[in-house]
Amino acid sequence: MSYTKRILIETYEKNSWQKEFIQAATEILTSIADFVDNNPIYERESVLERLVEPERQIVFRVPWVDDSGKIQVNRGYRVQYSSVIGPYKGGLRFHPSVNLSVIKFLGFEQIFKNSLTGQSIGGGKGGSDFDPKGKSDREVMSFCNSFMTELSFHIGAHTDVPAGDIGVGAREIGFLFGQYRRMKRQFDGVLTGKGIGYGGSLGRKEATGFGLIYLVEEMLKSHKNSIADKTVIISGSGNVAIYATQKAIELGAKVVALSDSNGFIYDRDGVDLAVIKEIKEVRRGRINEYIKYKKNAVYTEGRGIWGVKCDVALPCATQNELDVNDAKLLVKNGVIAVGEGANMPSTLDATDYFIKNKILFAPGKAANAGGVATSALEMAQNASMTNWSFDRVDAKLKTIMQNIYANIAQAAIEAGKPDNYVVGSNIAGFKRVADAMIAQGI
Ligand code: NDP
Ligand code: 2IT
Repeated sequence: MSYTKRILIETYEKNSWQKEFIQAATEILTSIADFVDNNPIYERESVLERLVEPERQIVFRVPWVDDSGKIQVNRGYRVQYSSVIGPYKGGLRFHPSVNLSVIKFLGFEQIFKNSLTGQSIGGGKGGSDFDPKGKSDREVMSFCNSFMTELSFHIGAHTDVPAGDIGVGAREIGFLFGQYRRMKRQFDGVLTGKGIGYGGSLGRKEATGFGLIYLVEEMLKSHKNSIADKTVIISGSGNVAIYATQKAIELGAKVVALSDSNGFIYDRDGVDLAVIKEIKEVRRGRINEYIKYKKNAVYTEGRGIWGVKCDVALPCATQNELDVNDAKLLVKNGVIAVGEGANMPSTLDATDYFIKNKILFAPGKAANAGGVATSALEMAQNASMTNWSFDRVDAKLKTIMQNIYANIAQAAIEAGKPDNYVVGSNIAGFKRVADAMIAQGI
């Protein structure tokens, strides 16, 4: 039995209930199998055994008081996966679906994603099953203060630097940062995605969505194509989806559909981003409100967005939101490129289907790396007590995404699988981390 297969089986046995983590481990280990088997040093050094096991997993109680005065209890997590190429770095997710499996899959992905950026950032992820939806600002603050009271003992500007993810945006980062500062009596760049007035970086808010479009454009360009004049559909309507929409429109595409967990809108004229921002960023409303503003738009309840005909599809909501039937529908309707703004939005079968059908497929760990890459730029600004202009940050982001594309495309060619960016990303991400592990010993 091959080394990778043996480690995968051991990983299944040890973590049998963790289906999202097992899915992420299966995708990565399967796609690097030939590379690992051709380089026996990785087996000699037990690199895979070490890599699949997080360096540290922290699970904690988060008690907080709701507006009626009642004490509520949630569960908090921080998985510090790998610090071999830099301090642990990765977001915090607040969503009722959060459990250890979800945080481990995200942390595992983050190791390879952060490696692809070329920066000095290790892999980590955290969060809670707390649901900010429908909560007052006061309740969110009560929760964030309690969450950070415990988390503050485990993080630090050179140890572990969390950021946002689903359910964690500027408001939550503000409350979390305030509590860290009070607990430690230190003003540190310990979180990224901070407000611009207190250490945040211009361009971080836009970075994941913009970076996704930069990478997709690079992929299209290398196939003598471009996103200009293309019809695009984007799932979700949160941070990543909104700024992917903005940059796609700027580059001349028409974005005709967006969604949230209740349903999706279709606007044949192209969505009006100012309306979306008003509903989602200002009022924290639902996507169905869009049809009140735009009479030509249609709202459909449910997860049918992948049935909308398009040239480019960008899943930007959550894991496993696009299955093999959705993939078949997209291919039947003529999709040419798929770029994952979310983490692991496509199931393993859906990914295989895209690749077999020669669809240009940019996997999340490459395509959405612009967010964390710009977080590292925020860390650099904090460390040097400087603030860069929006244009400077954006230009660096664009270069980073172009380099990521060049590297994953090259790794795919070297693996004998040109245009397979899943294989390219996983090998390129793995190699840097694995070689650093060997160099540093145990
Ligand atoms: P937000 O919380 O801003 O938005 C999330 C969006 O996805 C919302 O529209 C939400 O709808 C929808 N969504 C969330 N959970 C589900 C679900 N279970 N089913 C259907 N829809 C769902 O998060 P982000 O935009 O920051 O994150 C989106 C994705 O991008 C995630 O996978 C995240 O891990 C990934 N990502 C984020 C980065 C960042 O910098 N923020 C960086 C790299 C990746 P609703 O409001 O109805 O819940
Ligand atoms: O999944 C991700 O890369 C993020 N949520 C961003 C992490 C970060 O540290 O900016």
